[in-house]
Amino acid sequence: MLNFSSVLLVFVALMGGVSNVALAHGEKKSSTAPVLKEQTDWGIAGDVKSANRTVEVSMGDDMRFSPGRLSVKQGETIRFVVRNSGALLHEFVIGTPAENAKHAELMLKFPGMEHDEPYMAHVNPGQTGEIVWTFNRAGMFEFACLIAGHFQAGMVGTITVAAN
Ligand SMILES: [Cu+2]
Repeated sequence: MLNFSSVLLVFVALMGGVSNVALAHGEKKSSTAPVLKEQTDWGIAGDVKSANRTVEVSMGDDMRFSPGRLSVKQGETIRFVVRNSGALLHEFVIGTPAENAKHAELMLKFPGMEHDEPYMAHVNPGQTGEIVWTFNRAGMFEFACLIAGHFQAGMVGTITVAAN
């Protein structure tokens, strides 16, 4: 199966260097494994029971998120309820600006690529998706739709995590 991790590995190998980061990526869960709580630069998967609040985000075929920016305190666990009000598939992917840009480029090259991680929700038209995420690192992060062409059309929002 062609998933993000294997495509990333192949991609990095083709580019002439398999970094430790890519190897770590390739060792990740299979699709049947429970959610892996792996620390990322932008936080870690959270438990719904310990969510401090729920944030509703809508996304549409205008390639915009609403709201387009969020402020969070370091240590907060947010339950995101993401509604797709459009007629196209959209997704909500949390990451650093660099990570999302890299991932979006891969999605352009491999538009049918399957990808699924605890920091992303793929939402069909008219549906809602959920993510529970703990922002345990301060900084400027993004939520983005990485479907080919959407990120490039500006389907990106910002998350500011204020240090404690
Ligand atoms: Cu989209």
